[in-house]
Amino acid sequence: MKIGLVGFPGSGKTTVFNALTGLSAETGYGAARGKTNLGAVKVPDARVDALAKLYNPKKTVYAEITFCDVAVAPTPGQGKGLDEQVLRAMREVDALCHVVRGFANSAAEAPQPISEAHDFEIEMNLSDLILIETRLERIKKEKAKPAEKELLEKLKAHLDQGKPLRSLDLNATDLGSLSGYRFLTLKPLMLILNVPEDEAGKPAPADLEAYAKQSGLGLVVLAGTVEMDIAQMASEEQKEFVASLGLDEPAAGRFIRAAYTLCDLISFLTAGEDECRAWPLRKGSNAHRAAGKIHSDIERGFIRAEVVRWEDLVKLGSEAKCREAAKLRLEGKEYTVADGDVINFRFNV
Ligand SMILES: Nc1nc2c(ncn2[C@@H]2O[C@H](COP(=O)(O)OP(=O)(O)OP(=O)(O)O)[C@@H](O)[C@H]2O)c(=O)[nH]1
Ligand SMILES: [Mg+2]
Repeated sequence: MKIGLVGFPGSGKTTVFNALTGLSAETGYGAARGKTNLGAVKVPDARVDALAKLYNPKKTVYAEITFCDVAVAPTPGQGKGLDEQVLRAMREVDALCHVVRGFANSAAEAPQPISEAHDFEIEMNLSDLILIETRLERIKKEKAKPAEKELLEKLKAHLDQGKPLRSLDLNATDLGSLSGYRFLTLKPLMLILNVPEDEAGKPAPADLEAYAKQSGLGLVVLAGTVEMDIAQMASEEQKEFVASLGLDEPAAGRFIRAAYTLCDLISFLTAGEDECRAWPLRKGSNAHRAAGKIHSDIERGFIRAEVVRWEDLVKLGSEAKCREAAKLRLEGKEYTVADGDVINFRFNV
């Protein structure tokens, strides 16, 4: 699962990227021009930690997502559209996190988060419109594909009203036939307000909160430069520093989990003395699909899933105790897996 950090120049994309990944990509205006940074990140998960405490396993494995610091986009108001390279990089990711500048930059320009968020949305909207118009022209010439033409015209009308495609009600068939376009405004989007140090831990400004709510977007506030320092610290030092800021954990952790949810992912868990592990799974998937995430043999030979809630397992202390307390369920292939289910698959080899 790849998540793009996108936004206007100097909004702090690379700073946030470093904060999330613990890497040290070069920051500063234009540092990354033409260069895309990629970094895998473990999704912090207190449930995995609790299970690992119980089993003391040889290996503890967290779910992972990849962040992609997409190269430079144009200045707000410039109106030239996003450059081709940026667009290509943005189309390749599964979800978009728009990094919005919340600090006064080196030119002492005050942050204007709402107009920045809005301008970026317009850029993405235009880019999708251009794609549709080009395609429509071709179809009209060929005088073929009436169904596709009708669908694209519906999308165009929606975009023309300044609305993103993700707010349009599309069925699975439509979505399937559109997947090749990789429309930007169809991708899950969240806002990340990058604030200065002295605003670390404070809530988002009310007006931006209202904008995000009205647009149906998630919003996370993060002090990029502080979080970047935190990400570089050794774990003990990190704990002390985070506590001194009055936080439970680095904001990066909260953000990573939000990004994970944004991609429509949940985690099911496996637990034992060998390994305690979180497995990413598309929300709404069944047990058969989950089995296939672990191994195709388990999917093929699937007999049943033994499911227990992680809270019950941690509270009662063992699978046997859960069985005694009737907290262990036997589920078939079609069972819809829930976030935080601990599953033991029975299968034929
Ligand atoms: N004061 C302050 N400065 C920041 C913050 N975040 C980033 N900066 C500075 O702003 C400048 C741009 O940050 P980058 O992270 O390189 O921004 P970017 O979006 O990657 O920039 P481009 O890749 O050029 O588009 C750098 O000099 C950062 O140190 C912040 O939260 N507070
Ligand atoms: Mg950068």
